[in-house]
Amino acid sequence: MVGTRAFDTECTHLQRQGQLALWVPSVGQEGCQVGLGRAAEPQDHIFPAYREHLVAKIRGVDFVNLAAQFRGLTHGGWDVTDPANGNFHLYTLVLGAQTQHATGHALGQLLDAKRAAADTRLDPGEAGTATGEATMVFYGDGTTSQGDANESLVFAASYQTPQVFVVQNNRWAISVPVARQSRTPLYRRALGFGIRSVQIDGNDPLAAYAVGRRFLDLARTGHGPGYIEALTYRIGAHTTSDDPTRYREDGELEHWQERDPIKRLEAYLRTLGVEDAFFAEVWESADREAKRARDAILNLPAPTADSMFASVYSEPHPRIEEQRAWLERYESSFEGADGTKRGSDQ
Ligand SMILES: Cc1ncc(C[n+]2csc(CCOP(=O)(O)OP(=O)(O)O)c2C)c(N)n1
Ligand SMILES: [Mg+2]
Repeated sequence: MVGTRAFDTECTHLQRQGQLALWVPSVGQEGCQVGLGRAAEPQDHIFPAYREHLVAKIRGVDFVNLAAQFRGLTHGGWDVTDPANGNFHLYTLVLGAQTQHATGHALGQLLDAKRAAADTRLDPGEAGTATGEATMVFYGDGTTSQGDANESLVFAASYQTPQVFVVQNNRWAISVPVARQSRTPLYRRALGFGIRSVQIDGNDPLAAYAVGRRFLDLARTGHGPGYIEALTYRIGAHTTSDDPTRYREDGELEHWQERDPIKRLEAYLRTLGVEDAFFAEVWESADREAKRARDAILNLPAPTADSMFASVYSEPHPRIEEQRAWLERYESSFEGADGTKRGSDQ
């Protein structure tokens, strides 16, 4: 949690220095992210929104790869087909699209398990197929209003997919408060879809871990989908393009700063007898790691122009090859008579 906090702060500075196009801070939301991220097993798949830096880190995605996307160097930043990236799928900035990716993926997990058991029928409403792996999807309070997010709940309930929906209710969708999105607590909406659901204190990592484990276990053992509303607060701005002082209520920030999940966990650890030296070392190592990430981000290589063709299809495709050849001809048209190159890529 502290490591992510330090990295987040570094990235905000990098954006202010013109080194990142945008940054999306997760400050204040580390409690639910660490608990839920740790609750997942290696074989589970996680579909994030765009603020799940700590979950990414837990799954093995390097902070530097997270920042590469916000530096405009990649369309994603990590290879989702590489198991070293912890089955952590790409950040999704189109609100709610990841809920459909996740439900589709969970449906695939279910079908694979059924096929392995020589059962090829997929009956809506049927439960009981153990899959041994599950899917977890993260989204925000505002995203619960998207059609995609609601359609995903319908399909998850119908097919009893092995998945857990996680809504980080950080109280705001940019400048729109959650009270305007929903007249009822968000977790109660899931009950209307027939999905087991619970509201947790999202600034309590241990609660997030316990409930996350339980819901993922149920999903993996054929007991269908679950929904966790984690009550938390976005202490930072929505992004570096946002100024929350324009819409926050007086005293709101201070109220939540007192409930900062890092402060709360530290207070708890102190009651167990953990001493100053431990906390000092945690903050120092977090700073060292954030500085390492900062240097690495500044030294990230720019992509070559033809890398844009690399992942369009999984296999070679004639139209893509045609476009790649066109780009090569175009680029070489900038070569001068003396063999030197001119143009934007020098
Ligand atoms: C389909 C779509 N509509 C609108 C936007 C613009 N937009 C980006 S973030 C955001 C608010 C999202 O709020 P919430 O779901 O609560 O997530 P949070 O950012 O608070 O984590 C909006 C409206 C978008 N990215 N995609
Ligand atoms: Mg929100």
